[in-house]
Amino acid sequence: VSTTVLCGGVGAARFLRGLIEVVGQSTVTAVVNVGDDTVLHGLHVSPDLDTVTYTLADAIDPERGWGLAHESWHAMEVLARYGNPTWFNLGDRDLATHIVRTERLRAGAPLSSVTDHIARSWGLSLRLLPVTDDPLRTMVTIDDADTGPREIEFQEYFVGRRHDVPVTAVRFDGAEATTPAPGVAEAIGAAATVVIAPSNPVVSIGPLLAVPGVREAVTARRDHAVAVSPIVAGAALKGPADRMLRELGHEVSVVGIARLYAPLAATLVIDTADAHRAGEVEAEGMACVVADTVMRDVDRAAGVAEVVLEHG
Ligand code: FO1
Repeated sequence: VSTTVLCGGVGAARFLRGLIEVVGQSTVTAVVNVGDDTVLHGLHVSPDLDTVTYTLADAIDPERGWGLAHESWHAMEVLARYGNPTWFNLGDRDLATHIVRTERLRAGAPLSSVTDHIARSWGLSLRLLPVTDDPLRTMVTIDDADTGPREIEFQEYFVGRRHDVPVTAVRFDGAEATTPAPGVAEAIGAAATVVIAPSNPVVSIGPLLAVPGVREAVTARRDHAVAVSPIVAGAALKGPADRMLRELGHEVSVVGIARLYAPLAATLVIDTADAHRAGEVEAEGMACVVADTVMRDVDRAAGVAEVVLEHG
């Protein structure tokens, strides 16, 4: 039986790592956000694709949750000497990924085939797909204390500003002109189970659904779609999902998540910490499954994956 997972960064990567413990890689497709992508030093960086690749290859730096383990930063030292921006840290080993991605894109290869080459080079056999091969950039409008409202690229918000500035709007630049990457629509249409991973609903899952055809493809599979709440006891386990949801007017709880996901998935998996709100989740039209969803290690992630597969 096949599983297709809609993914963002760290939370999705951890879930996938557990999923492949349970079902292996050959029946799994990951459809990954590219709205976080950025160009730095002339290199195309795809953070969510790389976080998934490195995590599944057991090559991720466990403390940072992004980039490679056993990293060094010598290139950054020399780039700083040349006056290049150093607010976004690119390790010496990680740079090889961006060099190869950039040279292949420049030679005309689509992002999906470049991603496939990189994943296979790390020994992965699951299908790892960017949601689209076309340009798509998440833009965030922040309420800057000095300059007032202004729109910036996602990484400038997330890393540059350490996401500690209020967000008033999020936009997926270029989305209307994109098409799903080859295999994306089929992977959603044919999967026994479609999973919305525990990623940021606004800036990780949002860009996926903004690609024309993707939201419709997921909705068509609603009865076999399962979402895992990225909010536990009113907070995100990592990143700004809770703040962004609040700033954009959503309830920051499993009920708020159910309101967002009810049209897309028949089932929401929530953490035991939120068990007392299961009835309210069901009142939003989703079946509610209570489980231990904090993926502290691969075994716990495998446990979450088993719960998801039971309800797909
Ligand atoms: N996140 C940071 O907070 N600081 C960084 O310097 C940083 C560098 C970086 C380099 C490569 C990469 O693949 C990810 C990186 N991230 C960094 C994470 C990145 O901001 C992702 O977009 C987030 O993990 C959200 O998906």
